[in-house]
Amino acid sequence: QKMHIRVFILLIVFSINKFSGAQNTLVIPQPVSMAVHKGNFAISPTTVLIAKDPEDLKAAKFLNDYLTKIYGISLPVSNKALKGFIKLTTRKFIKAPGKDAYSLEVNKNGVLIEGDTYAGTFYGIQSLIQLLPVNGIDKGNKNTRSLLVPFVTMNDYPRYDYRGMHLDVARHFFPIAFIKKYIDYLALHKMNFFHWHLTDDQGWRIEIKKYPLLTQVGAYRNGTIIGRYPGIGNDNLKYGGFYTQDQVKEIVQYAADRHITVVPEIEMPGHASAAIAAYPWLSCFPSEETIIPSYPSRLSQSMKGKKVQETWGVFDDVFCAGTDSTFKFLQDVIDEVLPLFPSQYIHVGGDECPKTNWKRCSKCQARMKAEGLSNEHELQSYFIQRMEKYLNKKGRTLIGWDEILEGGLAPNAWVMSWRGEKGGIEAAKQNHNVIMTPGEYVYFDHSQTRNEDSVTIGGFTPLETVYKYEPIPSELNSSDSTYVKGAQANLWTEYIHYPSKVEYMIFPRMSALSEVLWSPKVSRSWSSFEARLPIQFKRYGLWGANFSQAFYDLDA
Ligand code: TNX
Repeated sequence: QKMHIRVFILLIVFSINKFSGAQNTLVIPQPVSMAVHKGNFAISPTTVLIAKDPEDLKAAKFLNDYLTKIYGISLPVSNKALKGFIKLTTRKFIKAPGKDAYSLEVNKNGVLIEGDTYAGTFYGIQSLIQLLPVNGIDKGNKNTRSLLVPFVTMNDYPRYDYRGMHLDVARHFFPIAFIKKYIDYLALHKMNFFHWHLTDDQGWRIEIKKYPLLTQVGAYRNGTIIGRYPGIGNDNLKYGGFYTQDQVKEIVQYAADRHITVVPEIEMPGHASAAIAAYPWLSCFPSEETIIPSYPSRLSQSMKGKKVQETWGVFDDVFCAGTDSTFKFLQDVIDEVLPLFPSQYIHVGGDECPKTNWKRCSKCQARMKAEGLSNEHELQSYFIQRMEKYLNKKGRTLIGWDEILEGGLAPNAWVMSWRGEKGGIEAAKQNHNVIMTPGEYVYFDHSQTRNEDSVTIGGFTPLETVYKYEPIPSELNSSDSTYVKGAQANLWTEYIHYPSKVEYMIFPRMSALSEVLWSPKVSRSWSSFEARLPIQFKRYGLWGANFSQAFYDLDA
């Protein structure tokens, strides 16, 4: 039944294409408006790429790099056009329909992209890329090679301001070259925030000059693979890696050139084992060994003392909330982090912090008494609020996972709602900005099929579920819903060891998410998306990216 519907839709799409003479009009994410006209413009090696403004020149370079890598042609960049051209201009629209709007016109003279902002112009380039052929690329003489682009008139702008992807580089480490590739994938999907999860129990991945042991000790663990139990699943190899501050700067610039903001996450007060392994005094109990509460009998010899964790889970040994030296340390870390990341938003984690150690720590109890706090949740809230004050003083905004609601929200904090939408709804009602990342819709570490070949974590979140996600919960009235700034997919990497598996987990779900975040709600249609998917799979192929075909298994 479903198969028939798909064939039918494909036939319609195919005949529309034939009728218009177009090569490819199947754009993801679906633009706000797009009219396809009869005819094609041929981009050839003599087509002139026209851009003047330095920012537009960066967008032109992105296009040229893409054309070179995928099609083997590179266009001359110039100021004046003789015959065909691709022209980029950014200028304030008289009446922009939305933030970062652009228009794209392809006709017999060439391609004209106009952005209301530099980002808008860059998004116009991404749409042009989507119109390029995915089939029958002439690999012959590069001087005769030409890429047919259908005549179109497009007017477009995003639905949400925050369109994000997260990557956990703590559970497994990914090299700089792949981080750049990941950022390119975001750019190609018109996404604009990269949430870089840099610290966790299993690794500290950012160089902090004042505390060299964070990376000398904290960036390495015993075992490539994170098992469920210590000593099981690891291979006794020293595993790890970290990014130097120079590399971080390089990544932040690379992202900025693609209109992507990098939001760093420095986890606190929980998920702190790697930092504690480096500096045991950050724990309430510096001389106690790392304890895995559920499986104490399975503690291997290698887990004695303070260790970078070899298993996944939630660990009791967290940053001590009772000593000022903890806060001094975290502020010193922030002092080195801020100059690297121009982002307005700094993520401090806040999730999954067991209160076990704070309950038996006399300094924590003394702090609670002195501050008039009645339970450990309020102590966590004190912790986050103290960090928020520090960040606000430096002109930045704190983001935390939804646990930061417990014990009282820090006054200016943004909330990332991951345990469903509840926390996000609550925060929006308290007039706090929210990024939706509910596990059941946008956790890309979940499996995409019930017959998954590889190990995954957390459940079953197929493509259609992602596509049907609506970031504005029905529980919010229209004024509270303005606090929902967008959504983000999270990719935790406990079971993701290699870049190819990252690609396998994000594709095609990220393409679905890009449409959730970009396209108007009214134009979102699963059957239309399904019909555009085979072309998207070909694009992944052109990019050399791995992807999951689980979507087809589900239908069979
Ligand atoms: C919960 S989501 C976590 C992560 C894990 C993830 C596994 C969140 C804020 N915390 O530390 O990697 O579950 O799915």
